Amino acid sequence: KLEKLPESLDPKNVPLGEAVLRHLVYSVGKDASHAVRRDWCAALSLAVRDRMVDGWMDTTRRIYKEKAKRVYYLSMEFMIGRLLEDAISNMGLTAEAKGFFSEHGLDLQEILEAEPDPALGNGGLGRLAACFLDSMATVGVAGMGYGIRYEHGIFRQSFQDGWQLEEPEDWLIFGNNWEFHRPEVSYPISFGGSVQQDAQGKMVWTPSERILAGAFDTPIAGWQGKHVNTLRLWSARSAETLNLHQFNQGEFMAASRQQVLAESITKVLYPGDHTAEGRELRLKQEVFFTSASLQDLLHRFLLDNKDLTALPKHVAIQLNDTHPAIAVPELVRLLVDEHDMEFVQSFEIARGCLNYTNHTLLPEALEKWPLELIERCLPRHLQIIREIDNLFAAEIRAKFEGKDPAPMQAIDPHHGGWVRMGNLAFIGAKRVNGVSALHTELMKQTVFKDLHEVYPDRILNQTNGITPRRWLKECNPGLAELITETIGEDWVGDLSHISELVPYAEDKAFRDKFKAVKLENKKRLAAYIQSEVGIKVDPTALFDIQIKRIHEYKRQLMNALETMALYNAMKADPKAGWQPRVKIFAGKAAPSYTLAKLIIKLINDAAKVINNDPDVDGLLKLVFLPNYNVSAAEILIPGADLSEQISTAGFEASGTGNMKFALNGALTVGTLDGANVEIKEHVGDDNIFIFGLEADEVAARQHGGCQPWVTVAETPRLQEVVTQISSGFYSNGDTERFKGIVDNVLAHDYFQVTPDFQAYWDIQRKIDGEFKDQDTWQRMAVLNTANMGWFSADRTIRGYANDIWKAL
Ligand code: 26Y
Repeated sequence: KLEKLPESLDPKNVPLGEAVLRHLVYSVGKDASHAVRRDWCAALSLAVRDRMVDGWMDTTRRIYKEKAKRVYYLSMEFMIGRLLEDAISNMGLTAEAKGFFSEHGLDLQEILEAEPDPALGNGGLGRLAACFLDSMATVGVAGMGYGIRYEHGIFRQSFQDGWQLEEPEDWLIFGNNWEFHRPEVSYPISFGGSVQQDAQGKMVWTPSERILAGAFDTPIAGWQGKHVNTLRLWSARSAETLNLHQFNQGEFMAASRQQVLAESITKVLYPGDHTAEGRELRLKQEVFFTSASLQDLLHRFLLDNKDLTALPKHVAIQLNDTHPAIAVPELVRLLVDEHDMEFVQSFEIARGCLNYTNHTLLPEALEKWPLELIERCLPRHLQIIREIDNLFAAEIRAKFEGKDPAPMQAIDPHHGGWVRMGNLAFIGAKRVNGVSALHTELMKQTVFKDLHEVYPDRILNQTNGITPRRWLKECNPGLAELITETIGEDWVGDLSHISELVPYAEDKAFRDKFKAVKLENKKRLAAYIQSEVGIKVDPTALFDIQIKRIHEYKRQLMNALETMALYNAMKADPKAGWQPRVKIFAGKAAPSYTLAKLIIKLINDAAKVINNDPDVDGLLKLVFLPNYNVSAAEILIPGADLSEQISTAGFEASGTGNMKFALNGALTVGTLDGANVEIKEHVGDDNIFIFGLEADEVAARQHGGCQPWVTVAETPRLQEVVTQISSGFYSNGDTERFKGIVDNVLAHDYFQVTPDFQAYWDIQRKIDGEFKDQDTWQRMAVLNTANMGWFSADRTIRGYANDIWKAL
């Protein structure tokens, strides 16, 4: 009877402004005259959250009633970014919120910016998971995200004398107004100990360590708030209570030892793994959130089902890369050890539910764990992995006479013994997917070649996508308004409608408005640059942006070298009618990735020289913005003219930044890599700048021993730049500082900077020319925005739902 609440309690019956004031006083405990922006942000968040709860519970009831297939998305990262604007926008509350605050002399935008950015991810894979949450809720998939509630997400990056400095990010310090702590939802996670066979022949694991996973739920509303899903993040705590005896003896540290150790599991994202302790912690994080999630989903399944063999009919589990691949033995373990099922049947159930998305072909990023470590931390899992491997080997031998399963198995007995998580995930999955057409093809030809031969139907492609809500409507309100006033608002919920803009590319009046919006966005970005790094840039110059994690294969170095060559050329002949440019970089380097950090230092040092040279003043500026995150991307992307997507062909699985830029009307300079290939097909060959070696040519060069020093010698502009760097031109005469970079380029150049340099330089000069013809440029820009409809994450999610999850 209590389920239907009295009308008077429905938050929708109270004007939003009143609800904000009520929360300000009664939840935040401040009066309006003393409230700071953060308090208003908290009050508004709570008021908006209230409006989501009914829809959230309705969604849950509907899912139960319709017995909808549940989709669980397991990811080590959810790079959700700030949530308030997303929630307001999806719930249709923007105008009301704006109105209320302006009535009181406050600016909604400033209040939105008071929210900390939950940076619970590194990069592409984590942001993809966040876009998928938005799209699952928009499309109406009964999806739940499972991940880790890191107390400190990715480190905060700053620069000290141009070097990257890492500091902990404190996003939780003022609390989190979005989450609901569920103290009653708690699961034990075990490690260590030993396994014994009991009298009935059953394997019994006696762990030496047990910690608890506690649940924190964040509601995720889709477009127009009709469907509200959940992101459930796990936080670790000790199963032991404080040792009061020790504490009373004054041994405070020892008394809290268990708590500290347990809590370290969810302290930071990707703890350094150059030490054995660090590696063990990473493994434990993976087991921790995977096991908690599986226990939780089994619990939810058993609430209205008895028969676990029906699990694959009702549940689909998506593993976001190999980080949760321990799900394969863990699900089998839970079924066998906790639910008394047969091993073979349990494995069939697991293989019916689990699916694996691969995000990289880079061998060093494919996870593998030493057997010794798995045996010590997860003795029962190791037994199960061996059993799975045996079952798999038998299957292969039965199906393909004479085929050796060893190279495909999860366990690699050589070099001390390893568990190959990619192979384990493949063997235990119903479907395996790549994230762009090219990447999926390469998966079939390289890392999973042999597994693909024996299971030819298992691999399929789901090209990545992005949510148009955050990545157009919210981050680029000027463009969103222009589009809506031109073709209506349907594009927000169905981005395929954006193609209705195509004819407007020929409409001069529309192009002028499009250009005016871009200029406003560039001014906003220029102000941001000024405030972050104190560099003044001209908003009418060409804004050329490369923002992403720093990695050799992404080739920020090639971009930097081209910038230095351009500087030389401009300086040699400043009156040659150069197109003014602002080169903008942002991105974090992994703390232990020395070469990536040196590239940051090189760019910062070059910026100092270039930005202070009066000869190129007004022609060239070089900017490296610190602490790239989702919030920074929301300012950078709408302000770009040119999007740098210049990875070594065959190495970028997909990219999603490439999609965000093109949707916001930036043109792409890129290689035929990842989703660039498909972007080219959609926007048209004439509206994108493609250059460089293709994937097969790269592979041939990498195997066939190239001679980068010869190529450098044959490329005068590159030769000049390399000589300058090594002679200390950018390092106050210090010839040692950048030796690591110079030697690498000259001697190895695995990522093919030298053979692509000239083509890159040439296409950049072509771009200079085309940018000067603003009318043609804006026409191309409009055609980019208009032709990006297919790259909506809604389309991607429908693909997963239809082809993998069978959930629509
Ligand atoms: C093993 C561990 C250190 C590790 C941690 C994070 C390995 C990989 C990753 C993250 C990978 C990642 O973000 N990959 C990116 O996924 C995007 C979404 O599919 C792609 O667009 C992008 O090309 C790919 O690099």
